[in-house]
Amino acid sequence: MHLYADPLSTSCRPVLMMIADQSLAVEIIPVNLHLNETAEPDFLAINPNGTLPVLRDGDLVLTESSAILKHLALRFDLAVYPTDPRAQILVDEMVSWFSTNFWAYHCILGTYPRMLPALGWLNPITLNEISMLAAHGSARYLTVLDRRLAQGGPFVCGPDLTIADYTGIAKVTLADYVDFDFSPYPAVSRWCARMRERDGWTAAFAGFTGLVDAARQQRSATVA
Ligand SMILES: N[C@@H](CCC(=O)N[C@@H](CS)C(=O)NCC(=O)O)C(=O)O
Repeated sequence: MHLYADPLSTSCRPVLMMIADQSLAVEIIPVNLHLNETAEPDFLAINPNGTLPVLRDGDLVLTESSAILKHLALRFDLAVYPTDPRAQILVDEMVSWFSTNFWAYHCILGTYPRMLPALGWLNPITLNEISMLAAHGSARYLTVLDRRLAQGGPFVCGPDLTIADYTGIAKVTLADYVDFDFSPYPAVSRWCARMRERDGWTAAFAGFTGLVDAARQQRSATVA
């Protein structure tokens, strides 16, 4: 089984973290997003979307991180994706929750415009307006997540770690790149700390943490 991935991709980190955390026998094939390797014909022949991650399991090719997480969990018989229908649909719900409205506000609008060089053409007024919209959405959904974790944690779907935690942690912590203030959300902060202590964190997040540190240094050098 092969996973095409780049740890600097927010869609790859959940899968990379689960593979490391659960010691899964999956071979990682590095694909470099910054070198635009996903746009090369050989890669497009595997995934016409030109996106990562991609999982190849025999003749099965999966190009969505949520489907990859579910497939791996079922294939390796992991408790992180329950087979009981009611428990499973509740996990599916939270994977979708992180991947739809939350992702749009917190990641696409809130972080990427200030992170991705490809969006450098946005002018300061547009950036400011996008930031205001993002802040509104992040606050709305982080408030819901915080209450959920405080009342029913310690993990997103209750007492046990699930694929919703792997999906969510990458999306929530993407905003570390812009030094997002998580202090109004103490249960979310505790959950992030809990996920950072897991074995799979370093394997999946070391590259991204390096990017965050570099961005902080650049900001403090600009201010000084
Ligand atoms: N919904 C997809 C999103 C995949 C995606 O957008 N991946 C990004 C990296 S986070 C990518 O490969 N972008 C390359 C490009 O758009 O050219 C998933 O969750 O797997």
